[in-house]
Amino acid sequence: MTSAPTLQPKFLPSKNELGLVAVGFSGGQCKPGVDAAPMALIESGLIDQLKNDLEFNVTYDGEVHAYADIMPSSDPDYRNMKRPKGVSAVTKRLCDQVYEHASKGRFVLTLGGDHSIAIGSIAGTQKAIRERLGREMAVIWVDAHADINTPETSDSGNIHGMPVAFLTGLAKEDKQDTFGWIKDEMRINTKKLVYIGLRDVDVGEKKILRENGIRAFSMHDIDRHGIGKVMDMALGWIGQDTPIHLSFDVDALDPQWAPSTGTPVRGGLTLREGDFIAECVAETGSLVALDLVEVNPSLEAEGAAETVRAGCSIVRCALGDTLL
Ligand SMILES: [Mn+2]
Repeated sequence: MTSAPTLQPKFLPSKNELGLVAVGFSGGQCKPGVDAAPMALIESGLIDQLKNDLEFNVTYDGEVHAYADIMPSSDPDYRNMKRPKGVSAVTKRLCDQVYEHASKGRFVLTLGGDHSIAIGSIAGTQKAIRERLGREMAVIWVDAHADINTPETSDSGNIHGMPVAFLTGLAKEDKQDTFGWIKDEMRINTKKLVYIGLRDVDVGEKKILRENGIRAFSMHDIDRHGIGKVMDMALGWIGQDTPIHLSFDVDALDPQWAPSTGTPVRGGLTLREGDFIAECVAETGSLVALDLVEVNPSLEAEGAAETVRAGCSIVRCALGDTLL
């Protein structure tokens, strides 16, 4: 059923070297349980599939990181953000972990965790790509939500709704212990950011997307053009000569296929559309890193296993698995 990818990656020295970081962190939002996702994904056989079916050499420290040692004892709200120091500390550490893999030329797979962790994974990948190749990378953000609120535009104060604002520099903070550690070489360009699957975007976020000319394909675009055309347009916008980081929030899928997630929104991608996005990105040969986030196995008794299975499938597809 599965087979090793044959494609030679454009921006990695080897097609077999993969670094895995398992992030058991839920502090970017309020529902417990999303920290259990990495173990659920691994227990369902994901690492074995990467090794045996897709022939990756997996570098993994064997640990689902909870980062208890770096959590601040006191973490009051700041600029409307909940747990600002904790999320900052975790994403800073994750940035170093991802950089460690990416700077050695490994593909980096980060298993979350809530979507706030993408602050660390993308910052770490971008820093390494700038050093190794001297260029900016593109980010494809597959999600029901835009996650581009600034602390000031956010209603909830949950940082998993803000990672793109910090990564693009639309939100900045000088305090070192509150994302002040994010430097220019870690930031991404709004012109190289592409959204797919949006359907629950806040008013303030719509304004940010418009004012910055950010390329976004909503469910409306997918309904109008079909997912095939949307992927052509999304990848055409990025171009063939740009490394890609894919950040996949499982809530992009319709709750019918992925019910066990913190902020489900009806009217989403089918299971196949989700896999298809990952397959198309894999076919470019430009993918250098992948996040899979927001699987929360504790929210649904029945739907948890299905959501985990959908998550594993997306990871395999992004790493080159094909139907035939
Ligand atoms: Mn998200």
